[in-house]
Amino acid sequence: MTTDRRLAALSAAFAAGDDEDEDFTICTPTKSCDFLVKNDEESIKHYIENIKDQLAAGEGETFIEIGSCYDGSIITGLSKEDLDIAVAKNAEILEKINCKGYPLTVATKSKNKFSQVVFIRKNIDEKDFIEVRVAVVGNVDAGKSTMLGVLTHNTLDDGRGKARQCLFRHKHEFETGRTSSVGNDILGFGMDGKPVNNPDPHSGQLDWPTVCCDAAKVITFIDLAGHEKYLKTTIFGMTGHMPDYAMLMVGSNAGIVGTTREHFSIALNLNIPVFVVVTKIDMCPENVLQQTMKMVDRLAKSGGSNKFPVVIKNMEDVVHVARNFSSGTLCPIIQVSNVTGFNLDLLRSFMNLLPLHRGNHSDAPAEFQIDETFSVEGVGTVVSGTCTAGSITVGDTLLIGPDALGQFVPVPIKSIHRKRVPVNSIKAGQTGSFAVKKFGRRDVRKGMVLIDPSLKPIACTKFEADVFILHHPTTIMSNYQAMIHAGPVRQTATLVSMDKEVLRTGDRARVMLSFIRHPEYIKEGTRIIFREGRTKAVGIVRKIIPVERNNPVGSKTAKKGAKHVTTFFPVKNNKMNKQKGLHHAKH
Ligand SMILES: Nc1nc2c(ncn2[C@@H]2O[C@H](COP(=O)(O)OP(=O)(O)OP(=O)(O)O)[C@@H](O)[C@H]2O)c(=O)[nH]1
Ligand SMILES: [Mg+2]
Repeated sequence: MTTDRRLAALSAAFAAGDDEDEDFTICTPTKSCDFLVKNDEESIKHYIENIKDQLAAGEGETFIEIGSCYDGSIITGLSKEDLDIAVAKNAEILEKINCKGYPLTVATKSKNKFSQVVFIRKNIDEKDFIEVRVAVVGNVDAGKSTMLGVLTHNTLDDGRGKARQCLFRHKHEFETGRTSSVGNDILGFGMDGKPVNNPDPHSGQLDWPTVCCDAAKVITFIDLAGHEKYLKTTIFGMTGHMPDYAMLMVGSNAGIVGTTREHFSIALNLNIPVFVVVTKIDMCPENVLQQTMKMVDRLAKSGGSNKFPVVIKNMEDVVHVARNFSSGTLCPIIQVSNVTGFNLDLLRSFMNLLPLHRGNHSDAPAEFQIDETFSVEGVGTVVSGTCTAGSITVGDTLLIGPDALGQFVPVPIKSIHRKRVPVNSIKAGQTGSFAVKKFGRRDVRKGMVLIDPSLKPIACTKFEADVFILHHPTTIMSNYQAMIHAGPVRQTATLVSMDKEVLRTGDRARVMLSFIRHPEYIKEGTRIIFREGRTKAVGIVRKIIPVERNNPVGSKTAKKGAKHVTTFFPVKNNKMNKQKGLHHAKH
């Protein structure tokens, strides 16, 4: 029990009356920093509670600093000898609570007083792993696909596009070297924090199930396109694939050009913390590199972002930024070369330590957002996406929808794949894919949800939102149409009304939007991007107007609808990715 909870329990007991002769012993631990050296039991008890709380918040990972008091609020440090004793005692404690600690950097606190940062990772069973999603953005040719090929396939680039071959999905991507779709690859770290990716030496293929089996933590990279003409797909990657972080790549020789600024601002508006990787430093003259670094610095501090840029140069910097990144105030920057491998070890260490603070509720009813649909030979229709709340287990029956009438229909979950590995369940924060046999390939689309029936989902065509116009060449009036991105939902909507006559760049307004094709499932509080040509706006959904024809599932109309389910979802542009087998499915 934490001190606060103890005090609350105590005051509640006093409030209940004086006549009960309860025997309370409250031991408030001291805040001394040598409790591990002295083996102070009371402090150690609180220390363990503290670690457990932090592990729960960090989804199985946290940092502590030895040489601090039990809750880390005071750090005076210890002598070298005492620090050794404390580190050994700490390892003993961690083993008892089924965790592993990695001593990282030692800091000097005062004369002859030192502290040591330890990264703690909870032991998890072989099939499980912590999952972090990183969207890779930046201008065309910045080296995004190359960087991922290098990181995930344990190789170096030749400066002429060798490493990016591992990432491409389409023929024209091989031909042009330009990413046009949302690509995926994974980098696994073992319990010891070392990368576990080991591609086949002959074919160069990476076996995802092996990586996931060997890994305690898996970074999923979402490789996005830098070219302006694929911006719609890139925005979808950032909204629909639920990245925890964005890695903004900047070619050192090119600087902040093309879509760089735009990608940065989209990530900021979606509240995705950004770190910047400056590539190609092997071929960049020093004065140009310095110029680029100045531009990156300015970008990080610019406009509404107000981030504090920190250039990562050594392991101390890595530990410092990883510990403080989730606070949202830092913008880490690292210079690398995919050709010489310069600083790639620091980047890998940073990835291994990347913290998670999603605040997911695994015990809430299940919600799953579909971001891709496949047709798999021998399996049928497969949907993949992210579990955003609760957990989903084989045997559950969920609702899938909304269809063209705004209805949700039951679907039994017969099997689940996580990173191409069959699993029994997935929980909030994890990606996965399901076979939805009874649905045809045209019945499902990106932006639909799988949801627990107890949530009684309601679809909407119209909704109110607060928007901020980032850019528009002239004025926006009622009836204006633009593409709305809200999570994996992507559909054109009409601006039906607004609380101002016209909207110009820099204006804020409450607007009513109406999807033009079919109802969607979106929630109040969801961040949206509103885009058409060079017009860009960001906003937050404030009020959902439920669809009128949202008949409850199981009602006569709903059943009728379910029967004709194949005629639902007349969705154009739903390009199915024909896959040869389920193991090729993205998630
Ligand atoms: N010399 C050198 N060349 C690099 C480095 N990183 C990438 N390149 C080269 O830069 C070119 C562009 O790299 P890509 O990985 O295709 O760039 P991208 O950012 O994915 O581009 P889009 O997908 O079109 O947005 C390729 O020819 C790479 O070989 C680097 O660190 N040094
Ligand atoms: Mg690319």
